[in-house]
Amino acid sequence: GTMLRTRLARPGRTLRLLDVVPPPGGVGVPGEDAIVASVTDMAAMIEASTRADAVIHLGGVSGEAPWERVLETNIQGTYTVFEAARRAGVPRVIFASSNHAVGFAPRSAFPVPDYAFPAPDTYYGVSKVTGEGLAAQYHHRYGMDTICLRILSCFEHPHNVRQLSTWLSPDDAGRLFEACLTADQPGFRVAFGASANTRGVVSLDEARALGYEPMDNAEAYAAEIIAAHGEPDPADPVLAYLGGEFTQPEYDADRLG
Ligand code: 15L
Repeated sequence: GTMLRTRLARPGRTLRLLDVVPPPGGVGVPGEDAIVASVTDMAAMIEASTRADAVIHLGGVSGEAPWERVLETNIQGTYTVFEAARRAGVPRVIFASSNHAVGFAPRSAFPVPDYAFPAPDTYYGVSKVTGEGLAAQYHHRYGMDTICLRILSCFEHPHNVRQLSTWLSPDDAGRLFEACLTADQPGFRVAFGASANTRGVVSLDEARALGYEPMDNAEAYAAEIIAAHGEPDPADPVLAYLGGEFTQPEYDADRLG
């Protein structure tokens, strides 16, 4: 959200930010409203959604967590976002899904196709599949435009060998969300969110069909990453599946605590 804040700013557009804490840099920035509330609070979400043209839902736990926490924040929170948007009459919701909805897609399936059947690698991944199900329902039942972005690794820079394949640069993230905001009558879509990485592991066809034109490529960091971490090892279990470390036995809610 912080990365998108500057990249989605446009003359004449108001960004209404919502988080459980005040935004970094504070409130009162021209072109912004800021609301401190939880995505699990239906009344606050309806009020926040009122008169919005679109909702971008990025709120939740961003990695594995105990089931109860995933259920409350990610699953109940995502239901609340969609339902509040419906009650407030918002025509479009863009949901930050994740590659972890299909984290157990094996290397033999690379590049993973758009709309690949769910293969969540964690409870977190299950929450993203649930969000995609809600997006489908709110489109088919209520006619809302709903776009699910199966985001890969959105960081300032790639940090490891896997991210040479999975990086989504902040600027490309801005371009992708802007495409989702402005695509004409998109209906229900599920697209991957990654930069134009030479070592890419997912289809970008559906994202491009929405109007996304990626400009960045993690390969610009390859020499630096390989010098620090070594050449990618095809036998490395972290590289066996799309979800990387999330698929590994030690990345487990019970062990993570
Ligand atoms: C995600 O969905 C996480 O939110 C993020 O922290 C990264 O771990 C990313 O996936 C990834 O797969 O690199």
